[in-house]
Amino acid sequence: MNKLLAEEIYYDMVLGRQFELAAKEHYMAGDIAGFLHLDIGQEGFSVAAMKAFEKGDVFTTYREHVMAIARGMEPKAVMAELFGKEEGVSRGRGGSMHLFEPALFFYGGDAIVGGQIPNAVGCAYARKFQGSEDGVMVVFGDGATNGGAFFESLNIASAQKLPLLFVCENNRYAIGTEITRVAPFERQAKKAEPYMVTMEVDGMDAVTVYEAVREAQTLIQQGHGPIFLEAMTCRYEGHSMSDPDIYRSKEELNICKGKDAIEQMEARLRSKYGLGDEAISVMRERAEAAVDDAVAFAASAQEPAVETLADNVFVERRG
Ligand SMILES: Cc1ncc(C[n+]2csc(CCOP(=O)(O)OP(=O)(O)O)c2C)c(N)n1
Ligand SMILES: [Mg+2]
Repeated sequence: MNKLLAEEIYYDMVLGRQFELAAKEHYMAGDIAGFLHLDIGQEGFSVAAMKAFEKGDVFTTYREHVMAIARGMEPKAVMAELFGKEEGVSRGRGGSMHLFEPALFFYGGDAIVGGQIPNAVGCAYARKFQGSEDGVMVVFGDGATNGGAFFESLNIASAQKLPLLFVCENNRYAIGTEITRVAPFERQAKKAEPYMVTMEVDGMDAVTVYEAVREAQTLIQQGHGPIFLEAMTCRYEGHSMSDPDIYRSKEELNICKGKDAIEQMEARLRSKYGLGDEAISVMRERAEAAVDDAVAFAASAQEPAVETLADNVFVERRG
């Protein structure tokens, strides 16, 4: 990885963390309604995976603010979406779980656990049919691998040799349920082994994630067929803003925080690329300013007009 890319990944991780902290604050202040799932702790995976998957189509989960920004969405447009404003990426209609930008080939955000997986299979099928070589990436949590649609998707993707990268972001919890209470093993890649090549990476190390996703996408572009990548991560906050997070010990969380992806990347920027305190502070201040701008923009943006509320809503008329 060259210095420029390492700096870009570090900047986006810092931006992502600052963005999430601001979102948390404004949720508590009542500026953001509905659900809010924070990605704090998982930025190493979220940023590196998006940077590595060049071109191609991306489907993700409801915990997607940082992924959306790393993919190229403007922080202002993402924050405005959280605030439910017309200038939001989904015109304020989707909110936190539905950040959608076809121009970036980024299709959300799905509130249905694992719902994005069969959608990505359909997209990969279409891309294969069209002769596209970019590939499709679908990101989902460990909990999503317990659903039936997940296994059907593995089966179809491997039978049809689809250009699809399955990425399991394993943070070991589905809300308050530890993965080993509902699955026979901790590493979910095992479930995909009968169907396709699997890879496992440390999701707290952005460089490793970047290299693994690049390698997988390159293989897929060469006609390899589907690949399953598992990244072990850790979320520092509760599942969503309504989760008091009482099911994990402080010790467990502290072990995670000891592997913080942003700190690891900062140490690498210093030791490998020779960056000093000043260069690091400049990047941090730039990220803070971008988040302040995003909040100011979202706060002063317009609410959708009341008469447009039923736009794009399908109504089935009877009789
Ligand atoms: C089909 C379906 N079942 C249940 C839920 C409720 N629910 C929302 S998030 C979640 C946990 C999912 O955990 P995981 O896939 O590990 O993702 P993480 O939140 O850890 O990123 C559940 C059960 C839902 N949204 N959709
Ligand atoms: Mg999980």
